[in-house]
Amino acid sequence: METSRIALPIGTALDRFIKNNQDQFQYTSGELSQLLRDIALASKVVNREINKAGLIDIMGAMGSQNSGGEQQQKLDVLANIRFTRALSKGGEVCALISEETESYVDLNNHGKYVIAIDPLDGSSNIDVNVSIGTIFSIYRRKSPIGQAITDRDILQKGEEQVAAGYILYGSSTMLVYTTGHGVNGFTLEPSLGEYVLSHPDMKIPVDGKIYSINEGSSNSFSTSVKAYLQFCKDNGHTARYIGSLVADFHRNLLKGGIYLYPATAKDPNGKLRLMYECNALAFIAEQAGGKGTDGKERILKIQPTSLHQRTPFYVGSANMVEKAESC
Ligand code: AHM
Ligand code: MG
Repeated sequence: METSRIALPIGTALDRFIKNNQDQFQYTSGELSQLLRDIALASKVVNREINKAGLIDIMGAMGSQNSGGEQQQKLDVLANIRFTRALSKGGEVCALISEETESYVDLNNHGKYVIAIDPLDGSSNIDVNVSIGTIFSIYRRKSPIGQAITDRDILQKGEEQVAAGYILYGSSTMLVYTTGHGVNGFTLEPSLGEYVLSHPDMKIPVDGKIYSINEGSSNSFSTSVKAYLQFCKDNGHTARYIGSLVADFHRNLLKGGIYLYPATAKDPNGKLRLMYECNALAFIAEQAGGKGTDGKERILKIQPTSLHQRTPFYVGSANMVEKAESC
């Protein structure tokens, strides 16, 4: 049961914020709160490694491939290790789905939660000092605690997320997350090593002028995507594309805009992964008043059938996503 929520001021430390939110629910065990703390802690370690890239030998390719057959970067692998370690220690997580591993990692049969994570998204930007991110989704397991994990625990729809968030390693490092009661953003204060509330109750503008898409693939876009892009150009929109999903999404969340990754000849189902890239961002977008779809239906309604499933992705300001869909 939820009691009335007290708004905390800017500058509140993440730990206090999490504790305050937990106190507003009766019968909570605090495990979700602990998970969020574990993610925050791992992200600080990853942030430290990222900031050292260029000084020590952690840039460049690892020489191995991830679940999608893409080149793994050293920092991809390192971030995966950091998050897996942090999430396996507390015992709250029964299974971990990661972009970096082919099948899910079975952690603890007594854990209540399933996590899907892209430990370091935007790999192609690592070597060139451009913003990258971490994306995570948290689900409650469905099978009884203590039993073996089943597909029902793993392949849950996005609408079943109990929390989701991202960390943006940018000009400052930010953690943005939701537990289904709005979206809050925290900035890492580097000298204190603490995340502090900097963006309370984030709302995405209903309309915007920014469209973010890799137009290099436009020859193979559908006529409807081409029509929407023409609409953007005819209506004085502006193009911004970093090629780093978290960074593009975050900018559009603050300023109003749409991010599009449609089907292309190379990726007929789109490039992005439903379970650890799109679901979390669609949940955050909706919680902030925006939308996330695959062009036809809500991302959060899609029933996953495999761990690394891809989907076309349109996310951002409600009016812009609706306009793109109507094309
Ligand atoms: P990654 O998981 O291998 O890093 O790929 C995901 C990234 C997103 O961050 C970004 O939005 C997209 O791929 C860019 O793809 P493209 O280079 O085709 O525009
Ligand atoms: Mg990724």
